[in-house]
Amino acid sequence: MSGANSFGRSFCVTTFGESHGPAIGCVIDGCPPGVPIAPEDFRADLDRRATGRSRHTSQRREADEVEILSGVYQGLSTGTPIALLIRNTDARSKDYGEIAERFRPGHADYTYWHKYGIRDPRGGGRASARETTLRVAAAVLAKKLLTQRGIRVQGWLSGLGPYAPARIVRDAVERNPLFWPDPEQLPELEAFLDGLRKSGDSIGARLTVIAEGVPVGLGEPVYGKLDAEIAAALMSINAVKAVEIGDGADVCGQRGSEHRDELTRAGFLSNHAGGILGGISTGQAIIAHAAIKPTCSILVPGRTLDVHGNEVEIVTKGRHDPCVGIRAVPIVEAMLALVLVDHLLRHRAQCADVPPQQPLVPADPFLP
Ligand code: EPS
Repeated sequence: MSGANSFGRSFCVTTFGESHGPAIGCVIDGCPPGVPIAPEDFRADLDRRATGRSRHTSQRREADEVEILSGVYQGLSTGTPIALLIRNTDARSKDYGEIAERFRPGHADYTYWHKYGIRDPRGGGRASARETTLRVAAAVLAKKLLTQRGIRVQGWLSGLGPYAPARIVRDAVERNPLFWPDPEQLPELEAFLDGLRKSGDSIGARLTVIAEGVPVGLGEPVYGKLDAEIAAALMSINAVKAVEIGDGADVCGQRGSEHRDELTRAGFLSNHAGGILGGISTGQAIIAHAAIKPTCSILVPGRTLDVHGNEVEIVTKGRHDPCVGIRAVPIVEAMLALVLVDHLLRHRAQCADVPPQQPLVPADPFLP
């Protein structure tokens, strides 16, 4: 069983490091041998997640160069633990001098201090979104394994403050810095974000992530249900306050006749379930959503306490995200990919000798 800084059982990722420490890193234990991997393979997804790539994110500029320390020989994974290291190159810790003894309201500062009696306040320390870099790096391997099996994971922003996409154009998502699926709304959204940034405030967001081509049968009822582990994976991302699978909270108002996904020889007629029934994948697209709170490191002054119990005012300087949800798109993809690879390996270990069932329902053509 993994520890609190490790994730997954068969494909187990352990991350370490703080935002302003010398480096961050991870160890991936359980990666099958023979997966081709080179330092440049991490570039695309790390750039999608990185700060400083548009005016709408934190302006910290990290190199995010991955060093492969172990587990790879002549460009192939060897089956031994893969250690990845990324050195922090652009930390500016003096921004945190003034708030080292103050708690940012809405931030993990308060709970880390109470729990551990000590905290690294620089850039949020271990609670910083910087930690998610290695989740994305580890998932580059996971995505390779999924691609080999015809599984594709894609995420996008499906809400930004008061805005929701008017339509979903999936090809448009990677062509704009907001990962927004309706290109016609971009000018309005960018104007909204510019105004927000000037006001020193921040905003929440909603993300959607789907996986297509997932075989029927992944998931381990009852405590290792696929939806339960996806929910835990997404909820472990900084600032996530809610996770939904399929229709999510909308099921509260639905009738059974409306919610059920009817089966025909041509396929399922709908996908309200989000591709999971009884904690096991159905073969339909897996659909999950995550709600991300607005960053609490903002320039708008607020009331708080210091470590001595004095009431003080706080303003957080530094290079923060007006909407941290934007950069979370590759992170939700990473967490879904990690869960799926872990379950593919676990399923193979337990059920390799189960005779394959004749597929009753053709591959799901459903695209949201
Ligand atoms: C973060 C605060 C900012 C972000 C950082 C996450 O860091 P700093 O205070 O050092 O400017 O830039 O994000 C990253 C560096 C990253 O790679 O994601 C926070 O408090 O979560």
